[in-house]
Amino acid sequence: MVRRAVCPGSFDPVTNGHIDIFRRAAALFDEVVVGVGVNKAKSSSSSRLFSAEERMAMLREAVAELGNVRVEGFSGLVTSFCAEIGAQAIVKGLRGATDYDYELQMAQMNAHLTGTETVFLMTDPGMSFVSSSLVKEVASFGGDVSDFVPRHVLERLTARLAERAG
Ligand code: COD
Repeated sequence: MVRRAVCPGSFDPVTNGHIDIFRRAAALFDEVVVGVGVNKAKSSSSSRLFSAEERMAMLREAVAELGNVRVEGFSGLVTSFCAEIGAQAIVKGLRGATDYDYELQMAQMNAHLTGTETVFLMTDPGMSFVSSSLVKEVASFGGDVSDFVPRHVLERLTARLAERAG
């Protein structure tokens, strides 16, 4: 049986913290599907800096060297997406206590819904303070975020923020 996992998120944009989790998940599972949610509940899609297509394009470039990782969009429940593609597990990164509280609830709800297990990988210590939101905020005020996103993401982020500012 193929062991397949989903790494779900909004990835607006993908950071090196996310990529570290994809790489480590790829070493544990036969196949990893990065699932880009297009209907995130905790904020409206209008608050996103990048469209789903743009986020997926940046992700595809970021995982190009990982042979068993692919990127797909999904709408609806992550558990329905797992069932659709035959994934047995969800893989998430944990940065700290705040992530834990939120992720515990989601993991338990997802297990209740379909029995899908969630596997947590502890963040790389150098990435524990990195989030897409903070990267966007720091970059929007001219701060250097080059340690936290791949070069192609930095270029698109800089261009998008300049468009928005102009
Ligand atoms: N280091 C390690 N891991 C990290 C880092 C970092 N620096 N930053 C983020 N992560 C991990 C976290 O595990 C996070 O869960 C994941 O990467 C994705 O991060 P984001 O910020 O892009 O994604 P979120 O938190 O906005 O994504 C939320 C989901 C889309 C996963 C969630 O809303 C969802 O599952 N939605 C589908 C609808 C659904 O099923 N809802 C019911 C859930 S019970």
